[in-house]
Amino acid sequence: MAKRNFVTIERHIIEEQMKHPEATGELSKLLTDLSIAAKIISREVNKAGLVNILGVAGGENVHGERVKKLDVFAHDLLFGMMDHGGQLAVMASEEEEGVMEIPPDKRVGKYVLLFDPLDGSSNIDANVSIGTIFSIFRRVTEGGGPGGLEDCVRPGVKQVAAGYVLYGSSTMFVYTAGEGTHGFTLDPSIGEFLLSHENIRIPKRGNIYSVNEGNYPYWSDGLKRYVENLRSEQSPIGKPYSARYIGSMVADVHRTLLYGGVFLYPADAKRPNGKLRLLYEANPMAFIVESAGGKASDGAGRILERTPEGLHDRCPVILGSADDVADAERFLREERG
Ligand code: P6P
Repeated sequence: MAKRNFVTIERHIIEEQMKHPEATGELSKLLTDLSIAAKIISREVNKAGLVNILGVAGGENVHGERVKKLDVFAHDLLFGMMDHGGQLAVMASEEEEGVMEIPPDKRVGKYVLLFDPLDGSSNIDANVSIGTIFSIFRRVTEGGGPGGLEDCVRPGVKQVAAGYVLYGSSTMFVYTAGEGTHGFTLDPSIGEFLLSHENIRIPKRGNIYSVNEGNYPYWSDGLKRYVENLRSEQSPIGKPYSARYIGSMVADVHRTLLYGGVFLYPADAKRPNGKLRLLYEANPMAFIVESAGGKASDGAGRILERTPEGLHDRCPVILGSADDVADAERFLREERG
């Protein structure tokens, strides 16, 4: 397909919607509102370096205004942008213990939004890329009232859309609604996300592995053997893979999506379910990676088929190029015997 110029995210979302005559436009409005929230968060994140001049987070700025921590700002902004559109029945956030009901004076819709408002925010002071991650379900509870926990605690295969925003050297919005994974780059001069990565396809095999090797002493023997193989001339490509680890999930997953290879935050002796959250980190990233032709495993099976128990469940994550993830599963399976 010839490269299309100046396709805004709004146009792309509508074009995708038009492929489904039964669509009401509510999901399109939801995704569009998320892209607006992303622009506002991007502006604040890009000012973060100036906070110390303008006023420290948690303190007051030169105008005497309270300066929120960026992750609290992103959380509050997302809720405030999304609570009145009429598309949502309930929301949930990494920053809130329980679900967040739609205010009684706002219209309730048929969708459910879960998000990690600013993942990797501990990296902000080092100017490392960070991100917002979101996951969208249809509600399962009946009636026009607010949704609840049962609408949120659902297996990833039930997602209708998922995406992330990467606040990096440029700001990118990447989403899937189940028909391909598409990336948009913010052009700050016009304030629009423009289609830059249409129908991303992750390479079947890569040459990069991404994991926090500081956890090596706690890894299972199978995982140690897997990573040692990648670091050897017996690796699947006949030479050692390159090691890349940013420590910010959205950045590490984005690189894996574009370049291939494997990203791991596996189970270990300290964390039997890994560190990353199932509902608003692992599931959306798994949907995105699978929609791009990759694979996303908890070490034993598809992340998307994992049955959650609670809103903040953790989940081991091994995702990326299909052949690389299959190799990791095989090493872990052989270990289990
Ligand atoms: P570690 C950031 O704190 C985060 O939640 C993810 O974005 C990232 O992948 C992971 O934790 C990094 O964790 O233990 O390697 O510092």
